[in-house]
Amino acid sequence: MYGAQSESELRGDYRRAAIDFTVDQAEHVYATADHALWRRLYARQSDLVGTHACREFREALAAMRCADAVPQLARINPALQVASGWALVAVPGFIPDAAFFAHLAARRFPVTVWLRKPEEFDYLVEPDLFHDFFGHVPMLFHRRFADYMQRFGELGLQAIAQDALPLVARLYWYTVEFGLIDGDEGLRCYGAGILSSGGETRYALESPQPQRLRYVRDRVMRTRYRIDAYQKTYFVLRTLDELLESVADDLRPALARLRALPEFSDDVCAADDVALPQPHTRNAA
Ligand code: HBI
Ligand code: FE
Repeated sequence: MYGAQSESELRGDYRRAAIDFTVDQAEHVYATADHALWRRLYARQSDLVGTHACREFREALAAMRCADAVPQLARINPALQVASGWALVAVPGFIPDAAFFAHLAARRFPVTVWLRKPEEFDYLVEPDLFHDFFGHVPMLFHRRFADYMQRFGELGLQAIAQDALPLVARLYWYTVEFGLIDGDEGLRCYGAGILSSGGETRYALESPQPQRLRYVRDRVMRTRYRIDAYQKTYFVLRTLDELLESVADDLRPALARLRALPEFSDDVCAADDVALPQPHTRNAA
């Protein structure tokens, strides 16, 4: 999540990390204030989940039963293993792209071990435990989405080899982090960056300001994004399977072709784009 940070800005403690950047969450002591902040963050976001999150997210979150205190990854891992064959691993924070993608390709999701401070209740730059766990983990219980995440890891490693990482980072950004889906329940969120953010969860579905375009893989991979403001463009799936299908083939030819094409800024609507109608602005965020 978020753009790569320079080493100096990173806030986690990387000294005890293993070669694959994992740490032992049991060694991280959470203060009473951390548990209280977790409960506040969870309460705010779960109030929105019923009306703003897709069914797969809602059902998994309910089963995770993680409202009362900072969750232990080891407690969730057995159920996640059964549901989708994935495991959560603790990391000190942002890790290098290659390490991140290698974990995803091995069906391991890196979860940041520290929680934000109370003054960061509404926003922080680097993903923390709440963003990673509340935002990302529910969808990993959905096997087809989890398959997409593994394929994404393989794609990321390939993109690094092809010097095409920005294309794949955009795909991750506009799906895994800020994706919307327009299924049988109407427009809903599945992206972790949206669902872990108080303001953006409402904005993404209710505001007439952003445009919402039908998901087209190659269009997404050419579209720049900003890491420090609400999105100006969201891409909308019809089904979650659409994601997996869009990365099923060998993408090396597509990456080579797309690298040579001009990029789109995050606020343009191109000739081939299909934009969804704006939500009525009864209570625009
Ligand atoms: N590290 N811990 C962590 N979490 C991420 O989401 C993450 C990362 N490193 C790199 C990275 N994401 C990017 O490569 C992707 O967002 C594309
Ligand atoms: Fe993220």
